[in-house]
Amino acid sequence: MAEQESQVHRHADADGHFRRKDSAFRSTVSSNPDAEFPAERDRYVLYLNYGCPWAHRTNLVRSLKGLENIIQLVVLDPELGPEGWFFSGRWGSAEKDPLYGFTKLSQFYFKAQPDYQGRYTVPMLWDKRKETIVNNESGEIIRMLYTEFDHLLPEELREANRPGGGFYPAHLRSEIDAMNEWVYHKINNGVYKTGFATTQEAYDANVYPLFEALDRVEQHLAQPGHQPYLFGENITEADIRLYTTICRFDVAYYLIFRCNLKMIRHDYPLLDRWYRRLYHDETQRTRGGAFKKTTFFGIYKFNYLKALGKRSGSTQTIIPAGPFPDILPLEA
Ligand SMILES: N[C@@H](CCC(=O)N[C@@H](CS)C(=O)NCC(=O)O)C(=O)O
Repeated sequence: MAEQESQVHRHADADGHFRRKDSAFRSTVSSNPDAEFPAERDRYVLYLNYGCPWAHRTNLVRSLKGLENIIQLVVLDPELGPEGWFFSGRWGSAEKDPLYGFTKLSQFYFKAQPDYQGRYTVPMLWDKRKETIVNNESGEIIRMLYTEFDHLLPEELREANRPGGGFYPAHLRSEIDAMNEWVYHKINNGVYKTGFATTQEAYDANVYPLFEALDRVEQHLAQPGHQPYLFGENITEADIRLYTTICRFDVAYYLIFRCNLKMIRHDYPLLDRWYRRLYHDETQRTRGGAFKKTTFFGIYKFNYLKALGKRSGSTQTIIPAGPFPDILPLEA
């Protein structure tokens, strides 16, 4: 058990740098009824926990797209156990898996592939019909959710009918892809490379580029055509992918991951305004508050404290009181 525990909780390589591994299951759900994984109502289950920012992308898009009655959601505990993610009944988690009565996520990975050797990550999209994992890469899952279930949705929620052409519109694709690239390396994953660094050199190598990239987002928002959302009048994938890191920043990454050169609320006025606008939006634009409903500040403090504590051997989880409030009101 001790050996297994150290493997599951070992995040950094021997040189002190954290390197994220590629996801193993990369199939696609398709609107084509003859596809290997055709989009059908009540066939797919999204497994995730509320702490993980990659999983958060998929939960957010499920809500934004109105897919709650089409794709089932099953929530795991936000603490990484000795054998990976598990069911517990706390923090919004199911007590056990509703399909097979499994107690941990790894059981799905072995059911799908008995000789599986990678990590047991969330999010994970499960096919109830074929009893296998379709995909465990959030960036790919969200793109399936934008379009492939559209024939099951009312007209106004279909991608082609959304204002501005949807979350990943053809005319903005190259710009969104370009932004995703540096936001991923420097910000989404940059906070992990900073927080999970186990040497001063690895920490220093990542913390400065992270804040340079946040400065770059602030400059981006100051340019014409980049307000109120990153690419103008409509929410796009670029907003979705940046949001799930920014909502964890002041409450968790700043203190727990030592990303503390600046705070979003005090040092990035345009970015903070963009963030507050998304979080507090409870109109039809966000299907009645998809950002707020999928954001859990208390869990972020808990899960990152636990993640760092396990690695360092500390069992201490005094949850920091601040910052207060978790997010500023819309009109701050
Ligand atoms: N590339 C994956 C990354 C997912 C990922 O790293 N998830 C973390 C939680 S934030 C995880 O499940 N970690 C468990 C582990 O590595 O053992 C994606 O974007 O979907």
